[in-house]
Amino acid sequence: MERTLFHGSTAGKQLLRFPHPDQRFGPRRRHPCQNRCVKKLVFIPAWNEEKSIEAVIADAREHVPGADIMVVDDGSTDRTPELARRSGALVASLPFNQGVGAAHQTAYIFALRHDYEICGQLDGDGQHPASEVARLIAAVENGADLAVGSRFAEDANPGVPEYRSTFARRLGQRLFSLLVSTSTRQTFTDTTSGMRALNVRAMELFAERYSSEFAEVESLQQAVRAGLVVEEVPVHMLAREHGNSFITPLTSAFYIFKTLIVLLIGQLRPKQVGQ
Ligand SMILES: Nc1nc2c(ncn2[C@@H]2O[C@H](COP(=O)(O)OP(=O)(O)OP(=O)(O)O)[C@@H](O)[C@H]2O)c(=O)[nH]1
Ligand SMILES: [Mg+2]
Repeated sequence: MERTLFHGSTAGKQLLRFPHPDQRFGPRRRHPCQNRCVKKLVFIPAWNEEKSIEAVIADAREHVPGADIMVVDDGSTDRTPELARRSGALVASLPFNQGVGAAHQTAYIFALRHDYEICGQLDGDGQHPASEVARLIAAVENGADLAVGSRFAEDANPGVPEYRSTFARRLGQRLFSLLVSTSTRQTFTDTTSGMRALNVRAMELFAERYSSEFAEVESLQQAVRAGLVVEEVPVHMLAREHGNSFITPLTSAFYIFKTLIVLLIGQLRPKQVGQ
């Protein structure tokens, strides 16, 4: 039985067909990376990141050798796609801005279509050192379906100044951690982290359904409820150097409220795989 299913972003909705989850999630596939080269994609969601995109691409190339690098340009109105192309990255340009979830989902769909086995992702604003993403990819090679970089996990930043954010965002982070950890019965300390690595099982899940707005938080709940192995890895992240944060105290508060509703609804959805 096959079905076409999408909700959330419009990325590739009309094009993909996936088998039913019961057929998809067969026995766990591990990566036999000892004896052959695993096909890897590192992708960078970017919306108007012309000041940092070239450095981010160079960093990814240096620290994840052998991986293809793709920038998902989320309807940028600056020179982001042009600079990314000039740096030798693959560039997928969305026709208009759709939110970071659509950019992620575009990359998952692309990766599946082109037989990538592992996908690493880092932000285009320079906050995510590619050396840390390489550690997440290693976690997936060692058996995790989804590895998430946590800037708040205990041993994340030995000798490095603690990652700082606004009060409202810290409050939101705490709340999301509490809710996601309770709903999944697994401890998560950084539910909004966009620094991740995934294998095919996780990409298939998210290619089918992925929220454009609540991408990071909801996807953790979704992955655990689908029976995937989700691992948090302590990482070091940097403060944004260029460009504007799109997040204000008011939008944070509204986002927290909306995310609570989304998590509650997620909790009511039937589990895809018995755990
Ligand atoms: N906010 C936002 N970011 C997008 C969008 N589309 C792609 N992105 C990219 O997604 C990544 C994460 O967005 P950020 O705004 O940096 O989110 P954040 O890291 O949680 O917030 P900051 O700490 O303020 O930087 C960046 O590389 C953006 O360029 C979008 O529609 N909105
Ligand atoms: Mg950022």
